[in-house]
Amino acid sequence: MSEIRHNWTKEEILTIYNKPLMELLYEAASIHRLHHDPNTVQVSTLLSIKTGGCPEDCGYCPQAARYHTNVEGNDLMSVQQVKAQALRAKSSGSSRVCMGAAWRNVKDGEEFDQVLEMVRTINKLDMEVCCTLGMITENQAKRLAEAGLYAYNHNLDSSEDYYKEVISTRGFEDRLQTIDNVRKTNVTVCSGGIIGMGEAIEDRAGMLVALSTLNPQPESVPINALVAVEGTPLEDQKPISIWEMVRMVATTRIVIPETQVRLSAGRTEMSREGQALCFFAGANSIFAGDKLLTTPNPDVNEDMEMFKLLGLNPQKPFIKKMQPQTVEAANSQYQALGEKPKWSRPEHKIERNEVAKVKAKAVK
Ligand code: SAM
Ligand code: DTB
Ligand code: SF4
Repeated sequence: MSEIRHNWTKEEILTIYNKPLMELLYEAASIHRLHHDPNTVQVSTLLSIKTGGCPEDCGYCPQAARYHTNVEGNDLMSVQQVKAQALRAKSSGSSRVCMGAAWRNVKDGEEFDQVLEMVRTINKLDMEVCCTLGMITENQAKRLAEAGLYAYNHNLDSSEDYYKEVISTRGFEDRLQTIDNVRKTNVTVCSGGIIGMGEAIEDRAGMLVALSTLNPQPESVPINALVAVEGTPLEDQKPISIWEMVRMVATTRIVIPETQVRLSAGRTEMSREGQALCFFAGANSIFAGDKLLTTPNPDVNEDMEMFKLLGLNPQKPFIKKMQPQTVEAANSQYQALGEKPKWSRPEHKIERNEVAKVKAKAVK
């Protein structure tokens, strides 16, 4: 196994990003094989459970109320609607459902209770459940954990410096605080960002410094290519080239070796050859389904054809290693219930949300 480092510098990361391409690919692919099965790719489905009308000013986002985009706002979905969509996602090969809400932060009350019920419902379908609901407190993170949440997505989005050019309504520090709140539970952390917002390569490296120096490092890192949406301040950004995506994926794989690197928004603009290079460079997760949250994504049948062509297999749910701190949080939940700690590293594979199951038993 290659060493996990939490002290990467911007200069070191820039040197990696700028290597001759063949060297970069060889290094990233070699590290990928030490930590992951190179023929397995996680397939997740996004579900926008509450769309549009968001009070924030994220310059890339079609769901911000202040920009005039074509997004039609919707109230929070019902649990039944979510269950039906999750079942569809499962039958088309997804092992994870990620529910997104256009909220600045979570407010305690009826709507949050409804989200907790959605988490419980998807958990019962033997799928990993992820949420991205904006900022959350430690207490809200604990309640999500108890409901059986597997992952929480909260992106850093860019470097600390460039972040200020794109978002003014909440700071980089607030994002780190939410990630910290999630880390106090057994929920895994999913955090990444966007490239193609006009940032310099130094900012991409800066974002990877911020992500790789988190201890533990996130269990998943989505790399999104900006989808430039009409009506948003970033509507005129030129699309990035595939080479930038390949370099970003490879560099992420090298500095955060155990994580699932997700080839996220922007795949409709990428050829199969381009995506194959990204998988070779260490991407091992995608969003499937013809819609991301509000923007288009490749058709799931086309993706499955691509998997067949490349000999890739969809990853089964609950098989990835947890970071040590997450294992500790899970075991302390067991102990609080008077049960023996069950999880250890590195050989333990995550079973389905055991803690939620034990809790349910304890309540009976
Ligand atoms: N409101 C919550 C938040 O901001 O944390 C959750 C939903 S938000 C849409 C989740 C992530 O989607 C953002 O952090 C951003 O990285 C990504 N995203 C949003 N719009 C995008 C776009 N136009 N292109 C690429 N990624 C985008
Ligand atoms: C992430 O990093 N990308 C996903 C997910 N996490 C929530 C969202 C992409 C959204 C792209 C724009 C849209 O469809 O609205
Ligand atoms: Fe709101 Fe999230 Fe969009 Fe920002 S990215 S405007 S917080 S939905």
